[in-house]
Amino acid sequence: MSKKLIKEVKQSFEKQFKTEPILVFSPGRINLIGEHTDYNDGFVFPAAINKGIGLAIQQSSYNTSKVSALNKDESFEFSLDDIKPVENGGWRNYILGVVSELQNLGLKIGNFNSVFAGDIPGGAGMSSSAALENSFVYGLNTLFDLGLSKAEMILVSQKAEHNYAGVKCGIMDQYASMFGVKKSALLLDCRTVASEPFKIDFGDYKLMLINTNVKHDLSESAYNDRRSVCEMVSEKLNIKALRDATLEDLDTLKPEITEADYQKASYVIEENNRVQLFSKAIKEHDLEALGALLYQSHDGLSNKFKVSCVELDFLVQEAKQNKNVLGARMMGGGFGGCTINLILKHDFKKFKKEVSKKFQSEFGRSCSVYGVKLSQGTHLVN
Ligand code: GAF
Repeated sequence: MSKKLIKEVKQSFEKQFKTEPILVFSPGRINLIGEHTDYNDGFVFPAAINKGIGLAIQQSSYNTSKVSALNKDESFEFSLDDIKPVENGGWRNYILGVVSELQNLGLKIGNFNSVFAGDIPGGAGMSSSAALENSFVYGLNTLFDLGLSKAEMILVSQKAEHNYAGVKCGIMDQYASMFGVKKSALLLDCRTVASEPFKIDFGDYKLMLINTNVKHDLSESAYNDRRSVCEMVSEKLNIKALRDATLEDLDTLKPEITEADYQKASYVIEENNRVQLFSKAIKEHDLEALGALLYQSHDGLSNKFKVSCVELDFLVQEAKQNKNVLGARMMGGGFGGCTINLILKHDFKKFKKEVSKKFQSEFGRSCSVYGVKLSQGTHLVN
């Protein structure tokens, strides 16, 4: 958690509203492996990180609610009696979505004033939107004593994303952001929505994120399209979700579905298996196996599920050229954002320099490189 971020939102809130707020920190996430498996009732392996959203929030006696987005220097005022999505509303819709879903549950919230700020790079595939949703649902739940559990809150956040941002996301991002455990990643079963924390210690190796700093327009519609393909295939197989299918089951559909849809569904089945293999390799501290699974995951995401892009493929290719990188893959929904790399600690700086230079000369713009700390989930800050 960034203390600086919390200090900034607190000070700005107190200056604007002349009262003391409650403070919430809600983290973004990384995902070790298990991409596009969450909405197939499958397994994922995310972790909350030390970057996220800081929120200062307090009840208001006025008849409107106010939100200030500190980074953007934008503010927004609305009435709780008339909650609907704002066209091209960006960040506003995540908050309105949370308010609307709380109201749909029949919960009574009063007006509030709030200031938030974030240090997750936008569009990096590190779930700034889930962090924002979770910060608000957590803050409102605390302020108005709504009595929701964390498990109930993440469903509010997920529905906000579905209904107000139009992305039919799975539960991974909201779960990881809410339930994160320090220094650990969570092996999450998205069917039972229960997880097992794994202490992460890669010995001489560490994680490196490389942000392409691009977010291609396709990302939202293509995400929903991929989900529809998975649901169509499950329906044809007469199963609840692709988690229940084997590659042999899928083969029976070959005459009925297109080759492209076959490839997409086979990616999901294989990726789900890879998550299991990954958790086994962590237990056995088999770093070579972890790396190989990362590369396989990327290969499937790029060539079968078709959610990568030239910038991400370039970065993974560069990683492959370096023997000190054991594995790399695109992370998150795709079409931009970051790659996650497992790299020898000693080579971090050198590779950062090399890859940044090559990316610049290939695309004429820069990429960004970060290390991450695995951190606690959404919580109140004193
Ligand atoms: C996005 C979604 F929000 C997640 O639910 C998940 O499907 C991910 O893409 C892909 O694994 O982050």
